[in-house]
Amino acid sequence: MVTAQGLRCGARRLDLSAPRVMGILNITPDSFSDGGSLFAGAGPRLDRVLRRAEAMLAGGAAVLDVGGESTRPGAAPVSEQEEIDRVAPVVAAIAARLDIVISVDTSNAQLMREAAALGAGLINDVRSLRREGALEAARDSGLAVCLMHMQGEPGTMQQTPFYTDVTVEVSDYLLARAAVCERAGIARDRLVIDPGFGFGKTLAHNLALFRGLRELAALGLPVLVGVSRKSMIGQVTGRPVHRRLAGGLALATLAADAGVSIVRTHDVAACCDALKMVAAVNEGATR
Ligand code: 9MG
Repeated sequence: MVTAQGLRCGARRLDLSAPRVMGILNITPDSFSDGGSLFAGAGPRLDRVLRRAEAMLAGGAAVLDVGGESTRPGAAPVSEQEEIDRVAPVVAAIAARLDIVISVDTSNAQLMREAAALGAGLINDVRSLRREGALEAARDSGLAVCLMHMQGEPGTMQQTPFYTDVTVEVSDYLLARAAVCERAGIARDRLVIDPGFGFGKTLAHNLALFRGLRELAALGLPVLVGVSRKSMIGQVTGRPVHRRLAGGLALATLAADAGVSIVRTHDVAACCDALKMVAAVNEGATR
């Protein structure tokens, strides 16, 4: 059972008694899904970022996920300092103005420390704290941590993904990373797990993993799912990246029904409506 007190995000608690929505803020020039509109020259366009963040909060987001490095295969790598220069001002600006949990999408230990000092509440690491110094930085931060599964590294992960049983292997990996975190001093009420849709997985792997979400949710840690505008939707529907909302909402609905706690999305208001409908139906079923 997911902890009744919710997720400990530094000084905040994120109530997970119903599925929550995490809005995506990409501070990169080359995002696959939003074309770099929040980025100019070498840094964030803070006016636009804040407008987008306010709209997401008004739309029902409980968390905003700020990222400064694209994980898309073929994306240009950025230095650790560049990533900090992109993300830190955004964390500071949002923390000063909005009452919301701020997540930082990073594997960079120094950014984890700086973001925690600036008011972030969650570390979303697609590498599950495997980079040097990340485990210690996350532990010291007191923030919540999202541990995501990825086979390989972003540049090459889609070349030859291979699994015997994708759900079992992903679950085993996430449980092993959670155990490493707990041994290092990151308590269970700070942990979220994420199967990492599209990260070193074929369409068949992604669909099998989706069918296994109920099993993953039964592991006892809150589960986060990110499928918004991803290629698995394009592969099934034939739609280009900006025409994948309906596919994304169908998956968000299925995920919530399977017991997922947080859905990561570009389309916050629509996703919140979908999740409210799931909650309304499921609440009725328990009365
Ligand atoms: C940064 N990022 C891109 N896709 C993601 C996903 O599916 N999950 C998480 N946690 N982060 C993601």
